[in-house]
Amino acid sequence: MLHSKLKPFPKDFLWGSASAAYQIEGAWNEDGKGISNWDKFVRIPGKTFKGSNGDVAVDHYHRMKEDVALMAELGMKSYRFSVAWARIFPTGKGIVNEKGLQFYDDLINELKKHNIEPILTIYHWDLPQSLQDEYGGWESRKIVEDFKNYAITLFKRYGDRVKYWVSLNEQNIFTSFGYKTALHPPGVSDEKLFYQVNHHANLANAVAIAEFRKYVPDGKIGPSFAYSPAYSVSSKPEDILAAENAEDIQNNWWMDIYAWGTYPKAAFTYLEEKGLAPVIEEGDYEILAQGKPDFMGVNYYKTTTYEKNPLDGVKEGVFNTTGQKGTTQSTGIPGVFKTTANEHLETTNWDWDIDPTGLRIGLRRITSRYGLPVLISENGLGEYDKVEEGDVVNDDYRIDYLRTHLQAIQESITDGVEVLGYCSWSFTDVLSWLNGFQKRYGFVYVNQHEEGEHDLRRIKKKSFYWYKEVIKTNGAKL
Ligand code: BGP
Repeated sequence: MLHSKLKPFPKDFLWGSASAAYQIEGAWNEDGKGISNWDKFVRIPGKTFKGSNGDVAVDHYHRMKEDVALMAELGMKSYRFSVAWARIFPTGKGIVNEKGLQFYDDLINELKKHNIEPILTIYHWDLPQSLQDEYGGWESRKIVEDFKNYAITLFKRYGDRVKYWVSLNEQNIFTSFGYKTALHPPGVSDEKLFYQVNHHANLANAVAIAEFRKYVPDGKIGPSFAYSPAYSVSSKPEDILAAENAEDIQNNWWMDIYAWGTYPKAAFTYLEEKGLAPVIEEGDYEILAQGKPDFMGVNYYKTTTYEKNPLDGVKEGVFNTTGQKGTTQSTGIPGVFKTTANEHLETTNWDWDIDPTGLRIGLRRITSRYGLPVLISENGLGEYDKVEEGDVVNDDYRIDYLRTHLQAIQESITDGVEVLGYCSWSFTDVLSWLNGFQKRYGFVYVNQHEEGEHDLRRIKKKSFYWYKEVIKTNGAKL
């Protein structure tokens, strides 16, 4: 639909930005914090870009007030952050660490003081290592109970002030990178186990949401899904079928469970035939049915284009973590789909397709299929930034990216999509899990790099001033 006039953004639209504990906090072993899976993984040579790690990250733990003051200066209405499980329960369960709880109390109070709505993510990938050591973390159903207790602890402590919650961040990424491509901890490559691990995460997500209703009845909660809508490379029916396969196995596999508590039929049948389907115990579907979210959190960066993949076709290829354009290789499932370049789209230096219309397509698909409101919980451009003389960062490319995506959101709103808010990724620059500090996303540059000691000073980029104006005009001036 081409609209001659766009609807305005809703009055109470949650303009914000997002972060994750491991990527910003640092203080990895302070104030009683336990060791997380990432604290351990980054120490294995060759796992991250130049061995970068979150020991210091951007030192948010010690500079929290300075960072929140910058958010207030920008005029942010919301801020999405995650809690480090190992700060609250150093060994994942048992005795609670009061100092850990206090840190997030202070952060929440500081945000409220500046009228910034906190959006709390319960789990953004940093699992207490003790749980991995004890029972394999997500590999065991025991995780469901421990995750539930951890979530309840947060609901009880922060539920009076925090009304927007994200349960699991990008379950599709942490399970597939952890257990399929082995790019994330625990670095395992075992497809059958991947589907089982993911099933446990589904149960944990549903149980936490069901508990949430008891403790924060006036709050809203949902998962954040890394949605990369599937395109077909051509109008050949076989390519379209490959794209349908991908939408089912790569996307609906998660979103159907979140929204309906069921797995998509064709994908499940295929996995059963291959002997890869998860073991589902009696009562699991009842548990899943109780975990209906209030919104679908969407982390959107790009679309993915697919084509037919023969039975002897490609599997996992190289994933670009170097920032050298054109190094990404095709990946796929033989007989199901494989990825391919989209000649109609520009890409970033990390080979991510830049596609604002893809966001609108994704939002429309969610609205039509599930009828749920959407919270854009991440969207942004990871690029090299250059500090020019006088501490100036002219990131016009980032402004272009964000502006065109916000336009697409406004078009979706005009289409009838209910969008609760928009959290760009990210507020300050952060540690990129695999790409160090060279791949930057923030409105605020942080003088931190993979190697050497740096002063970590904060520098407002050009995009900071642009976003400030966007928020001030409630999106009237993009
Ligand atoms: C999402 C994660 C974020 C963030 C972002 C950018 O998948 O939820 O934590 O890292 O992607 O990814 P990257 O840093 O790999 O470019």
